[in-house]
Amino acid sequence: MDDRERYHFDLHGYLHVTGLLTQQEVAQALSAMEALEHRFVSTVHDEPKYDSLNTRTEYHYDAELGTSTYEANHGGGGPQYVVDDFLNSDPAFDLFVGHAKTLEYVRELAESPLRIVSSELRYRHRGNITGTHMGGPIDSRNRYTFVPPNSDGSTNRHFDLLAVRVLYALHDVPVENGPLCIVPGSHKSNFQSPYGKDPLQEPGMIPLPMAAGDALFFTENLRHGGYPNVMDRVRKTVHICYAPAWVGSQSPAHWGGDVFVTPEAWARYSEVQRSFLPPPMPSGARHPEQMAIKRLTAQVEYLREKNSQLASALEQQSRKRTLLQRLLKS
Ligand SMILES: O=C(O)CCC(=O)C(=O)O
Repeated sequence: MDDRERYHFDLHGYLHVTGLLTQQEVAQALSAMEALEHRFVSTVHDEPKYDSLNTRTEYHYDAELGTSTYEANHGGGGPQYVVDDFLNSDPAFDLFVGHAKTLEYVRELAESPLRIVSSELRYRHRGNITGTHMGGPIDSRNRYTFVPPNSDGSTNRHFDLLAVRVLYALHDVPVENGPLCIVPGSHKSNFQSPYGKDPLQEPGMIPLPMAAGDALFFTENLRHGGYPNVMDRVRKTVHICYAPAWVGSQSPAHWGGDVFVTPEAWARYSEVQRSFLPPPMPSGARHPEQMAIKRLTAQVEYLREKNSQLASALEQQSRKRTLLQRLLKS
């Protein structure tokens, strides 16, 4: 990152890097993404399915490819297919695991050792929008954090993000094709946006058109969404999220846990690539039933916690009432 890039990222919450991928990398990834498209779209509502841990998202799990796919429609009309853990599905995607040029940026934005905490393919059809989300005051996991220099002015790294999003364009994405859109500076806002989920209703929202091979780096704290795709061409992009190694998955498919890596994908990776991912789980642990059990266990834990909070609030109330009754009597 040079001084201009650093300044831009801090000020706006994102950075657009042109030509980060080579033409060969773009062609390789796009061809795999296109070859798998029909399979993802035609099976998305098939069994086996599971619900995400923290949202109501319903995933189809493809055991052979090691992917979890859901269909999203945020009110724009056309569908969007999001394929989680796509890195498993084709060796053509191995290039994204520890991509050297990408890491030059990510290393400055987050603490090493780094891990991939979510990987998605997004197919966005005509009419589709991605509802606007994030921005403003937010949980600490997604909060934008700047590292002030030491008293002598020295510094190792200027940023301390717990989620660095990287979005790669595999073909040109003009404004009409529904690029990522963002509200510059919203990562520092102290108020929630009052403009709802439709990107077109937010005055500060700007689309970020891209050329094939470009990458966008952004803090998850930035208010963002997907501009409407008004072209017949499906918008195809790759989304990877990097985080310090101790941060859990940032995807609803395995929120807070580990991303899925198949033994086949693991066998293909170099030692360096493996350092960005957890080792493969036994196949039973990846089964949707296991995911459903995990979700229910998390819910039970949540309800137990709520229950104990309510019980202590009740106890406090009852203590106050007893005190009041005593005071009234005396
Ligand atoms: O590209 C889009 O349409 C939205 C992407 C997004 O929300 C994300 O990468 O977090």
